[in-house]
Amino acid sequence: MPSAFSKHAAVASVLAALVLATSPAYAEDTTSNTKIDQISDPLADRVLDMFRFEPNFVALKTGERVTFNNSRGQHTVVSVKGLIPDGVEKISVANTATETMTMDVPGLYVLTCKVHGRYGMVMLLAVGDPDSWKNPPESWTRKLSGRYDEKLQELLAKLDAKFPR
Ligand SMILES: [Cu+2]
Repeated sequence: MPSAFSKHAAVASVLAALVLATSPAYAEDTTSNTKIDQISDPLADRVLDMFRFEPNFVALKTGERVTFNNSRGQHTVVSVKGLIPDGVEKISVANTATETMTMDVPGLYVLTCKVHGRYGMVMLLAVGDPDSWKNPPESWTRKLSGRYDEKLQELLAKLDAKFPR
């Protein structure tokens, strides 16, 4: 049956493509990819840490990647308006076990969870060299409040420790 043969051939070519795609020469990717987990931990010592990104401060070179894990159930990843570089599309991740993004625009990104931001579930991504940042903290006009702000101040202290000004 010719049709059975051609179907077999089609399957074989798909398999060959898969093998090519997953062979080390093709799969190798030297671009750094930092994994960030979203954690619910009611036993944490501080309310501020019961819902958190881990790690919650990440410094990357421009063009490196981050992978967010566990944007399921109640956790989401959303950028805070006014606290990401101008012109960058809003970040919004939900309903997915894992989401990888390439950070091509240098600057500071404040990210939160729609549900748990008010408990202090906030993180800071610093992309690129401080000289290249599109939105250094001194340019921020947006203010946060409550536990949002409490966590953000901790993150800015980490930023200052990493990039003394
Ligand atoms: Cu959450």
